[in-house]
Amino acid sequence: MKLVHVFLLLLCFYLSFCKATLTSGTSREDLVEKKCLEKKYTHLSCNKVFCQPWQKCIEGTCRCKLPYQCPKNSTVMCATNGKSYPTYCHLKSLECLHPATKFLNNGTCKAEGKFSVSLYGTADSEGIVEVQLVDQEKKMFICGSSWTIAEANVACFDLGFQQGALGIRRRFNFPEETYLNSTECLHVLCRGFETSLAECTFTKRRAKGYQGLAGVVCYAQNTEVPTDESFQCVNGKYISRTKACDGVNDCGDQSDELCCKGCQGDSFLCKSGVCIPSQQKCNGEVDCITGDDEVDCEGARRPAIQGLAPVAQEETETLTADMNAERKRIKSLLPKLSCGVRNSNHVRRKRVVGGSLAQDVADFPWQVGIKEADGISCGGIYIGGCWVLTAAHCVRVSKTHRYQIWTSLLDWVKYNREIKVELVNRIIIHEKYNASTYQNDIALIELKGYPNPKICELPQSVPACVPWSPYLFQPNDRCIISGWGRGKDKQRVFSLKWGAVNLIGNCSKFYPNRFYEKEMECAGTVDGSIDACKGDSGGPLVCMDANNVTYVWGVVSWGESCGKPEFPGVYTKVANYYDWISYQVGRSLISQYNI
Ligand code: 4AZ
Repeated sequence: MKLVHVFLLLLCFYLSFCKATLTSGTSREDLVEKKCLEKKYTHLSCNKVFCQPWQKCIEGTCRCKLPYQCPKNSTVMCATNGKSYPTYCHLKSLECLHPATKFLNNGTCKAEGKFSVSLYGTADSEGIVEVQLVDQEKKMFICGSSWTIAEANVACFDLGFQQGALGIRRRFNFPEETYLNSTECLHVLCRGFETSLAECTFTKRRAKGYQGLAGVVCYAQNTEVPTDESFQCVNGKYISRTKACDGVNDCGDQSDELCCKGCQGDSFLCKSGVCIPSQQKCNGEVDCITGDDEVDCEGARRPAIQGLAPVAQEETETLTADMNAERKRIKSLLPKLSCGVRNSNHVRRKRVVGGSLAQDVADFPWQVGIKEADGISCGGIYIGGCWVLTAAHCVRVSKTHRYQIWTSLLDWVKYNREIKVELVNRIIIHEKYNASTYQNDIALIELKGYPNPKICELPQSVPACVPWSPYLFQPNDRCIISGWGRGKDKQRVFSLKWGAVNLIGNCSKFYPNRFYEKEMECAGTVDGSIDACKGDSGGPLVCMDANNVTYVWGVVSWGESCGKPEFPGVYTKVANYYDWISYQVGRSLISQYNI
């Protein structure tokens, strides 16, 4: 064996094409997840990042909201078309639909209002950046000290270079002919997603000592010839590989930060595989879709204005409004869906196959039982309104009127007073459910509602959140299963049982040719001691995010036997059906963000 290896290695050295494979094992390159890159995620991919408040997430993409969908109370903003709009959100949603109209200034439009960016120099795509702010009569340069790739990308977008900047230059001196009139420069701070520099915050600081001026090289098509060391952004731009997964949005479309196994430099890895700048950890705004950048923040709060560390003994004059603060304010005004949070601060008392008895219905407020003639035949999950999610193999449309949906149930022999029984109005089985392979084993039950049809009052129930992204939870995350299914040695169970299981990646190795990665999820314990079993089907596999919000990650579907470590339980992967569910029940019932 060893000899064969040595031989291959020598052969590889000999043939130059092998060289790339041999040198490619550097740690930097390993930060990028190759399979993920194929999905071409950008700042508009709501499987990976949150959309802007003037966008909504539809089928994994942030799309433009219509202006009327914006929150109303806020300040008037002026656009480049000379018209005023009721809020920043209204203006940005209009821009999203008609990109030629951009933000000009905070407040109503002024007669002479004009903002311009230009490059001082001889080439079209590079030079020193000059700006003329709306209420300033002369053009000014930008100080090199506040200039990063974020601002440079925005300047290039503004100048019509859709791929942003190739790089920044910070050592320019004042050009000689202007030197006599002006030694002042402006500081600018952008987030990097603005479409015009006018949206960034400009300040004037009395600078101590000379700092150089901001210059930029914008990325024109075919500027860069790709090499082994380059990373191709989704927008087509090539950047250095060393700049991927460092929390800095070098690409301009964030595609260099969305498929990461680790992060380098001063950045933080979201559980969803996204690198964000460390300044955004514990800054009071959730940036990771998994919420993990805003937990354990005690004593680690960062100043709200990122990047602008307070500089002592320096006069600062703010020249333009803080549109980032305005964006955050609008975000806080968006309607919020309530799901996945238990009514009171219950602590599950410790006292399925294996597992523990549920002591309090308030611990499982989304759990329902589907009752047929002779008992609870399956579980289900309440997701809000009159809707319950279950497995397709649990229900038949022809039996719609024979089912009862029991909520707040603990034990179906020893009844508790919170129990409420609902009848079924409609059953929707996934069109592509395959009863022999168990693909798309998912169904929705619409409750009748009593006393008013279609209005369901379930005071003890709380909907579990429906996951909108497959990146909310990962293999090895600990989740909870519950149900009235068979216990050890197939004995019947009358009381609700629950147990903790881990999500399992790579499940094809347990079920070759039977496991479908996109549609199914495996979960279990190393020794198999906790598992779902006959009768648990249709019931919940729920996971909690960094902020303890509960999501229905899986629906109990199938498995070879019960409680065997080599055959983990298989669940319908609910995140894959987010669009199907929202189509059936209505988007507003389950959209947590960007309705
Ligand atoms: C069933 O027959 C069943 N161990 C459900 C879950 C599992 C096995 C069987 C998973 O409904």
